[in-house]
Amino acid sequence: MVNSETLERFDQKVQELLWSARKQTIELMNTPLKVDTKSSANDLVTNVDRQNEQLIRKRLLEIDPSARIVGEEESFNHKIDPDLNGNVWIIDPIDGTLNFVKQRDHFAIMVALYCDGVPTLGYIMDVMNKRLYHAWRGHGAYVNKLRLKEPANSSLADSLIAINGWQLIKNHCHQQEIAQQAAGLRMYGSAGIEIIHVLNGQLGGYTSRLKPWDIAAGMVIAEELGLLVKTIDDQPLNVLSSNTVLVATKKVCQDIWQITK
Ligand code: 2AM
Ligand code: CA
Ligand code: CA
Ligand code: CA
Repeated sequence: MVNSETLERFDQKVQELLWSARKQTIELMNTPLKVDTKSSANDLVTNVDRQNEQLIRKRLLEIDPSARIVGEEESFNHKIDPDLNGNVWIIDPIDGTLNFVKQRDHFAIMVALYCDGVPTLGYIMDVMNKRLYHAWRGHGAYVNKLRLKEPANSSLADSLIAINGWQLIKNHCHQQEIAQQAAGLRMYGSAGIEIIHVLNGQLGGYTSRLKPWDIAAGMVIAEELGLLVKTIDDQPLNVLSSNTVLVATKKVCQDIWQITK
């Protein structure tokens, strides 16, 4: 168990850390990027992904020396132990690397803390808009210093929704039928940026097959705002596994589960 004084200290330090990571990202963006491929030609990693992960990891260990840290680039090619006991920090050093490389926009930096499996602290830095979305479970969700309001509980027919483009083409988990029943479809290419639109009530939901670092931070903030974060067929998530995730209003979830179950 982590007491609330400790969490308050973590929260303050991690917010500072996200602003430092943003500063480093902006500085490195103005130098030539070193871009490598991972599993396929459109699965990229840059020197900025690696340097951000190193910075965040080093600073998290100063803040919480006993932390277990799971970061995308270090975990690449390793099996992740799904044990959620203790303090587990989960890092996505650049979410939307393809956008980062091709657009220099629409990407995020994400950090989350799970305490004995409970989604506790979550941070999504929208780098180019200079906005830090963050939540501490039970203490509200904020963008910078402004408190976020719970989004309206809109239905699928009444909502714009986001779906990962490649998965939609393959009709993964009935996604084409889901898209057809929505008011409209949007694709932003970064799980973090897509989840931000759900937090703001601009989208009724987002679905994609995601890795732990793609959803960990968004889950904390979304749940704090009364949104649901489940699998697309209404199962609870284990954040350290890969899941086809649905982040959405309660009504959108009910409408989608009618299609997928
Ligand atoms: P990433 O940029 O951190 O890898 C793209 O639709 C979104 O899906 C991004 O948030 C991207 O995160 C994530 N994603 C997860 N697995 C991916 C993969 N194998 N290739 C590309 N993007 C992936
Ligand atoms: Ca990646
Ligand atoms: Ca990601
Ligand atoms: Ca990433």
